[in-house]
Amino acid sequence: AQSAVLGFPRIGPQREVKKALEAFWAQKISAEELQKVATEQRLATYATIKSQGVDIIPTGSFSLYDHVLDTSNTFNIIPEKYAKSGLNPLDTYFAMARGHQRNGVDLPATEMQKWFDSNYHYLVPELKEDTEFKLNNLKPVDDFVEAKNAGYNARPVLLGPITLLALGKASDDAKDPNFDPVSLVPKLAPYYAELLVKLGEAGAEWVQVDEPVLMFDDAQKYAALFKSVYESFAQTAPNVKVLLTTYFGRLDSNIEIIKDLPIAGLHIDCDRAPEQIDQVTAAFASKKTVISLGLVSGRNIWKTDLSAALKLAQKAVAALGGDASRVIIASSSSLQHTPITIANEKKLAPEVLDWFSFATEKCGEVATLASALRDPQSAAERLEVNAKSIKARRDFETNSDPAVRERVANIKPEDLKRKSPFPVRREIQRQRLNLPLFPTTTIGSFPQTKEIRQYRARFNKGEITQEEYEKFLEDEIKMVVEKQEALNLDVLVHGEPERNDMVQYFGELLDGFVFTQNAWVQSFGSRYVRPPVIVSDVSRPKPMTVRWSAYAQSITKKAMKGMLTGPVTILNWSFPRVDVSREIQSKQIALALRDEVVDLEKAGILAVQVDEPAIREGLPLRRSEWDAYLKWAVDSFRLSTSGVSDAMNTASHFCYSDFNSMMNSIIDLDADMISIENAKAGSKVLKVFQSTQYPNEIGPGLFDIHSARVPSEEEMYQKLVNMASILPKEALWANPDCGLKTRTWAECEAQLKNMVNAAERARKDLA
Ligand code: THG
Ligand code: ZN
Repeated sequence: AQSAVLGFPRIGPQREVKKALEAFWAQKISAEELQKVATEQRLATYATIKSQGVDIIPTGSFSLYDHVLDTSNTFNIIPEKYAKSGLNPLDTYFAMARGHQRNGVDLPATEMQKWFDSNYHYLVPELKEDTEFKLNNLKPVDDFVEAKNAGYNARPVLLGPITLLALGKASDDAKDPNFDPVSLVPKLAPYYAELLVKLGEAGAEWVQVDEPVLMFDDAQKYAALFKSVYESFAQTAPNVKVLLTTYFGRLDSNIEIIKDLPIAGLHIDCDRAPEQIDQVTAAFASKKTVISLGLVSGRNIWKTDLSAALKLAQKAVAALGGDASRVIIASSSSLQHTPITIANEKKLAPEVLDWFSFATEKCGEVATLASALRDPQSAAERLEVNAKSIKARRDFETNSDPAVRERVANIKPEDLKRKSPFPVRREIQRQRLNLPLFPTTTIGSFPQTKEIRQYRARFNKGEITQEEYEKFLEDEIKMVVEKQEALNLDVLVHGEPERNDMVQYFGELLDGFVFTQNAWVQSFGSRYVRPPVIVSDVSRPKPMTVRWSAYAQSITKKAMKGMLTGPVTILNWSFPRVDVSREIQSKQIALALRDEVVDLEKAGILAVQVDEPAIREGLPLRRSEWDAYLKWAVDSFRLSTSGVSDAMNTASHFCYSDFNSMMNSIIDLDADMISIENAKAGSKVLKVFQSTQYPNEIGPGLFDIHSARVPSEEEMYQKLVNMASILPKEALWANPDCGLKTRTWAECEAQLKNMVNAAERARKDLA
């Protein structure tokens, strides 16, 4: 058995690539300097993977921004406005990634979407009937040759043609608005075949072709395409062995689509779906197909239980007639969703660090498993060390917090319900908050200025005292409150100057989480997050936000909205435990938040917003699992918001608004008010809320917070009037799409001024 990983983080151990990218965009370094850093990091990555004992090195999974965009670029899926912009290829690529405003060229970024059920965002390929494919560049070949010349046993990675187009969308200028990009697969496939030939000529024996679209229920509709595409590859590039790669789930009945394809290998995710090993080995036993077993998780940071994984591998080998050469031991997916190495963590207790395995250490696990499969003796020592770590972790797990577990076990149906139904609450709240038609509010954060970041950094370094830091934050909050009063907003916020990343912030204040110094995981482009790790039962040792919200309320007569991140989002944007279910972890967090909401009410706060931007991405890939997920996700939210009296206005917020598949659950949240992204959506999103008769209040965003652009009062007024023609006007709020932390004060004050004026005008005209 050989060992392989499917991809590796791109940032560099000291964030070299991120820094180089941002320096390049700021025009501080040249394209050549950027490429030099990228080359160094690619080669350093290959060296790291190999030094851990991995046999097969992935190439082409490195990206300056996003591998989906790379693939679009290679096959010339470049909308005309970018292709004809006159920019060089690198600038064109970054224009599609992040927009381009320079020297009279003004191009917006293309759309981003969440990559399957992860917190990684990819750039959505845009296609239309007459998209002309060609090999626009040979990045996959160049990357392979670079690694081969440096002496590595390289295996190129390509995102497969069916998944690439299934992730795409019809461009605005497609003739048929219902145009399905997948209909272009037959036109695209020959260019993939040509690329496979070129990779073969360059010396590639195997090519990893990712088709994670096979994890979806409806992949059956692509069955004929899979057959024709992969048969054409075998014909055109007979010397190149294709490893068809799936990850993030199970094949299930979709195995029928691929079991007779002329592929040399199949990779399956044995972390998310170990049970599929039997089905897959049975289906391929009588053939020569190599089965790549994704036994080491590409999605979490826990050490692999090597002895359990080895048993699965041995079972697979036995089912394949005892031929270990037909098995590859691999990571379940690309390791890009994990941080680079635990070696960069200096502050975690050694016994805690010993539970973890980041990308580099996962490479070592893959190599150990492969060598244990070849000769158990050769890995005996490493297996023994691993068994000790696994046992230490198990012992810790059983000693977790019994009080928290008991509280979760004793959740009663009435804990999930507000005291009265929404219409009753609504009357009480409207009177107490004294709100007009189209009340105005914001989503919580105000500009995170350089000054705020500097103070936080100085406080973290011990250069200023806690007192000085808190005084600074109070002054900042005072300024934010005064600005909102001057703008005449109705429901105010404190602005969140005390927070870095919201999930990190709450994780730091809750028991049961630990934090890293350098465990960066890519969110999009050069933007990374450091997800906290849930290591034990979660509880709230003391109030978390009450101090700031109470101070903010004390300096204004207007209603101050408390600001919390919801249980499902805290869970989804953390590395969860694997020894207890996501449901249990979500409910533990929910109970901690419930206590916080109750404490906010006790402190005189009249409204609270519990954000759930990640509720949609947490939706399982398979529909059969949706109901169970949505049940505990909704219950968790309700648990966190139902401990208060009818008078407390509980809001929620979603940054993404693709709710078609889960409107009933959005209704079931029973939030008094929700705010959603809407500024760029036309009437599409509103119509969904109209047709499902969304019963509570709603604030569809009036302006795009990602942009410095200031929409006029007239523009936002027209938006509000349009909103009021679709949804009951009494149910509408006026607010931006999302938080304002990435804006400057000048920008967001101008935007909010026009928004408030628009609401005042609509109030008069539509009263
Ligand atoms: N927090 C977390 N996940 C998220 C978001 C979030 N996923 C979705 C969305 N919001 C992603 N957006 C961003 C926006 C900005 C940054 C990261 C994700 C960002 N990161 C800093 C950087 O890369 O330099 C580092 C921030 C830090 O110091 O922690 O700017 O809000 N969890
Ligand atoms: Zn948002």
